[in-house]
Amino acid sequence: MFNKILIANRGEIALRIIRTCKEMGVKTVAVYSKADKDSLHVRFADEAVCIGPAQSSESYLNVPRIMAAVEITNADAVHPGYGFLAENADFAEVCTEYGVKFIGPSPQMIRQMGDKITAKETMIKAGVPVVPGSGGLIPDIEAGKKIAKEVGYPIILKATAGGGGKGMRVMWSEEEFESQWNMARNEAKASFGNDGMYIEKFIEEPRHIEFQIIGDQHGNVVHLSERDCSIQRRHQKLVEECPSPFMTKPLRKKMGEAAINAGKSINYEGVGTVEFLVDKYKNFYFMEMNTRIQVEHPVTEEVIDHDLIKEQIKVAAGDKIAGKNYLPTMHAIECRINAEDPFNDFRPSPGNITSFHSAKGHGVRVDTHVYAGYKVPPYYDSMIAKLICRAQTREECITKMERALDEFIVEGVKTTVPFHKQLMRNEDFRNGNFHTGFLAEFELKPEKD
Ligand code: MV4
Repeated sequence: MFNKILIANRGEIALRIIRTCKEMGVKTVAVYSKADKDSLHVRFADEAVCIGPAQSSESYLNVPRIMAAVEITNADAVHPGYGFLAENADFAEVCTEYGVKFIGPSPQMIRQMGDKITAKETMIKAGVPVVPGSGGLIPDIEAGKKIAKEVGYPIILKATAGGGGKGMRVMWSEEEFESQWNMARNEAKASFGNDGMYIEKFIEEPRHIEFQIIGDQHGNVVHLSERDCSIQRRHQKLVEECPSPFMTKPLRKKMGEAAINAGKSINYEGVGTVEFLVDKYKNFYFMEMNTRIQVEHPVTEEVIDHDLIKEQIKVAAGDKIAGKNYLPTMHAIECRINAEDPFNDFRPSPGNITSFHSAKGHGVRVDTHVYAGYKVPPYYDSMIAKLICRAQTREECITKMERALDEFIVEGVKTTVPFHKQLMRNEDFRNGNFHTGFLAEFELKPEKD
């Protein structure tokens, strides 16, 4: 096992990782920017190193500065968390060259899944269903129009370096092709420095259902059930749950096997997520694979009753996993509490948290790095807490969540709590009747005092 892990991240995930390290008897190093000096991850780590000013490029994204912190603290492993450098293959490579363990898959696995066309080709070889489409880079407009016609409109144009919705365009007819092609390519070039594009049939009203997998260094890969992440707004997830209300035993078996094959095909090591689109006929298609721990991992932890960060650290240290899949025995829902104003287009609302009362009680979990008196900096992601409820059934879980949201009081900044309260009361949500387009049509009612 590792002696000392440096956590190359901030916020709730840095704190989450420190907690598990403490329980495992592993020493911890926090790194922080000047904007985060009063953060709990700094307070609770065994050591803390300031790595630069607030701007991410000067701190949490700055590889030389993080490596300097590794050097002076003599850490023997780095946990990247999610976001920042978590899926940066070059960073994983620098760690390996430096002789510290990057807690995650190899640089090659990260690269292979980071390029979406390569990822798709890999999945086809592994027998994992993918959305029909161009099957490779589109050389130019004319070739693109030809392929789009063959695939059949509506189609979706995606950036091979993309993911999470950037550089993506839906087209309903050939008339739109040229203008949408140009816009998507420019966006991809500006965001990723890579304007390689591919085409897929557009799946209408899909669900986003992802499978948590874990692989060890000995070739074993198992799945830990699904998470339904269809409740999203502009590609930002707001609610995740397990089991998916859409899931059936035979579908879980088929999708779980596909997720395991996806992992085995690249000898996957670490925790990872295989994302699928699922249409209304329950056809499923590989969308992308995330080679990191995800924000929504507590949903899985609650339904299978295992610490995923602990399992992740154990496989990074070379431990073998038990060779069985994990099926949900309960229901869990996570609501992301962001410092945003849901009544004003979810505009970020940084600033001083003047009072903070967390929800508590049986089956209620809150993962957060904030407290009364904490100042939410404007430089980073606006998530300030994750509220996770667990109960025997989905209905009880929603009822518990409503109760927990009523107890959750944050003053000083606007939060997404009122949004979640209304969502939990929505009839379609309660009936499990939703897809990825649900929130685009969800109408928030003004709050009465
Ligand atoms: C799609 C799709 C429909 N058909 N691909 C959005 C983010 C990126 N991961 C892929 N995405 C989509 N790909 C085909 N062929 C619809 C989406 C999509 C979506 C997917 C998951 C969750 C929310 C979404 C919102 C809009 C579009």
